[in-house]
Amino acid sequence: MKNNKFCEMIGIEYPIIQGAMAWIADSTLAAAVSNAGGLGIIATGNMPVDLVREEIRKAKELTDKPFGVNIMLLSPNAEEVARIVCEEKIKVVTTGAGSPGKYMEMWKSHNIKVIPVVASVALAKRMEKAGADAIIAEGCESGGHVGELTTMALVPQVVDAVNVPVIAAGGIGDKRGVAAAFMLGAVAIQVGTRFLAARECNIHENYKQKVLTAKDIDTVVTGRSTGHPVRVLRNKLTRKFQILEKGNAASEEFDKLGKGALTKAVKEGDLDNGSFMAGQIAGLISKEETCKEIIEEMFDLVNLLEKINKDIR
Ligand code: TUI
Repeated sequence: MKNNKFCEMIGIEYPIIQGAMAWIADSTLAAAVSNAGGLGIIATGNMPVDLVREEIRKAKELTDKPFGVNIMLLSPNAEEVARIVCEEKIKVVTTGAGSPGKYMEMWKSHNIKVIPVVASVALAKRMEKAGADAIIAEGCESGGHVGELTTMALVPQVVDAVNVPVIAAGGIGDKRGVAAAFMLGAVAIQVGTRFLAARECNIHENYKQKVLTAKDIDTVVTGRSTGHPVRVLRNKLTRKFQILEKGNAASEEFDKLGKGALTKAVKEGDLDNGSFMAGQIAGLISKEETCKEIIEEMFDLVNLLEKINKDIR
């Protein structure tokens, strides 16, 4: 997209980042998004470091377009992955679930564009001061680890608080969401949940079907009381979590129940015991498509913008 600050900064065609979904966003999905003109992201989550390097190298084979790597800061491997992205000459790093302050200097000295995900104005300001090139403002409509504010409330407040470009995330699932994000002052969007239904997304068929058949109210946030709030699709596991939370159970009990639950969902399609992370917009997503089809639909904005223009005159 000509004249788009974010596209220019990264060297991509469409101002869209694919959300970093742990155990899901692998080299196949990231390369498919990048080949379609967006910015694909390899999510490193809690991945072992050898696998991280392998996935990065696979993505380099699959695309010659820019792609990025996400570092989940709660991971015990975060420090090592932070060094690997430098060694592998990755161009863009996004971060989640914490403050990447201590790595900023190293990344900047390797000419990496650093784009932290934030859920508050305070962290956005801190990240700008520390040298972030852009900020992803993620509302609590998102799947996975979430903050408190909605996208609608968070994005314009972050836009007003920083001078770097702001990317909106959370609850964006089609071109209407894209238009709304731009109206809030974002220059780009990050999309996770819709890419769960991408043909190139290698999740278990049960996971994909759970997203495709989800209704508007089918996600819940578990773990608010333990300090690890995570939005997932309801199932037997979320009901067990809710019972533990009501009973103020010890954090070890949560850990026991949650251990391996994401891989149970992604790899085994275990409908009862898996943690099926997805955003509130899952209810809108009803068909499997290629990444190229998804991105082209989301930026087919001309008719929509004309209609908005007419409606407000
Ligand atoms: O990171 C995410 N979403 C995620 S990470 C993830 S893996 C995981 N699995 C199990 C339990 C926990 C995580 C699944 N989904 N989104 C980005 C995001 N970051 N949203 C909110 C934040 C955030 C929250 C607090 C960023 C910083 C922060 O505090 C930083 C500080 O030190 O002030």
